[in-house]
Amino acid sequence: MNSETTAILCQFLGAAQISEVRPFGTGHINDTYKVTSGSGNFLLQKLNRWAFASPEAVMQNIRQVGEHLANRPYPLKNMRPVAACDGSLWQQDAAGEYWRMFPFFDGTLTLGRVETEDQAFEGARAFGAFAKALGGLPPETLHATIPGFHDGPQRLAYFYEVIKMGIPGRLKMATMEIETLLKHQSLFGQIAAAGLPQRIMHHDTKIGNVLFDAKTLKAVAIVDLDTVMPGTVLSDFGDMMRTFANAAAEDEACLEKVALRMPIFRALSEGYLLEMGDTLTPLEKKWLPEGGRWLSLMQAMRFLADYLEGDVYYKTNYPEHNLVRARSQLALFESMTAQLSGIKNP
Ligand code: GN1
Ligand code: MG
Repeated sequence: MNSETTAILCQFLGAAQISEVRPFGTGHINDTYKVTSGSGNFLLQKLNRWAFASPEAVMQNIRQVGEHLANRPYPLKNMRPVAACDGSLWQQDAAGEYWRMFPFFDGTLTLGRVETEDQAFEGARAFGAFAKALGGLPPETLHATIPGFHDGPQRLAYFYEVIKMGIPGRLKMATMEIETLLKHQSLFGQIAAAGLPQRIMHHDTKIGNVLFDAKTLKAVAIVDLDTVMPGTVLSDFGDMMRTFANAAAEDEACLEKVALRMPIFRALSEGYLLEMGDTLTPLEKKWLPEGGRWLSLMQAMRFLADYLEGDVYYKTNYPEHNLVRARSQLALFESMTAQLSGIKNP
């Protein structure tokens, strides 16, 4: 435990006995710790202010989502922040950083990757149940915690800026990837023009954001609510295709291992549609399979832009990490293109 977390924990837990504080999870953005204390187990998190310019907006959204879900027949546990001793949902430390705390649900586990169709079905069903329960909350009630987060044309315009101003040595290293990305850029305009309705979406539907019951392996809760905001169904469905159905890790360097796993794709589609099937319009259903290509291409563009700018956004483990991630996402995009041609509905 360092002095940074000691002071903050005191603001949340008062005089409770703290037994252990250890880093937790694999997020690329926030810093997360698991806290074991005399008052129970918690997740303590420092919000990344580079990614989230308005921590207040993030916490207002999370509070509203929690209140809404508490008043509905929602089949999962509701991940609501724990109030600090002064009653507020976040605390600032001496450096001005924002911290918040959530309960830690004992007897749960997270999956590092999807191994089976059952896991894909159950994870997707949970994200579907979450979106369905939020259906009654008008999208405009929530803030855009990262403006333009999944706005393809806006991100593409920014990418053009980055290829003008990026680090020269890195621009050279990434010539082929930049070219591949630009070859497919029209997808961003096509999806923006599709006229899909706005809904409240999670926007980070990786399997690690579903808590599973350690015994039954049924989904218990949806976590990581920082990007819950208005968007289209393609964001959540597409990110499940990108993350659940990839045969390899997001940053797999051996591109032959990267591929869309069709059985996992089918299982996640079934799980999601079991909850959301009655709610989605025919237009949304028609576009669903394109979500995977869209999100993979957008994620490739985000990783590549970050590489070219000098790794300012994503945490990296080695200097070429963002470039390797971008290449891997482009390989996934190609695999999806090859395997999905002809598929209209999942
Ligand atoms: C980031 O930090 P994490 O893993 O929850 C990112 C997502 C990306 C993901 C890529 C706020 O999420 O959009 O899909 O990395 N979150 C933000 O793994 O940018
Ligand atoms: Mg996240």
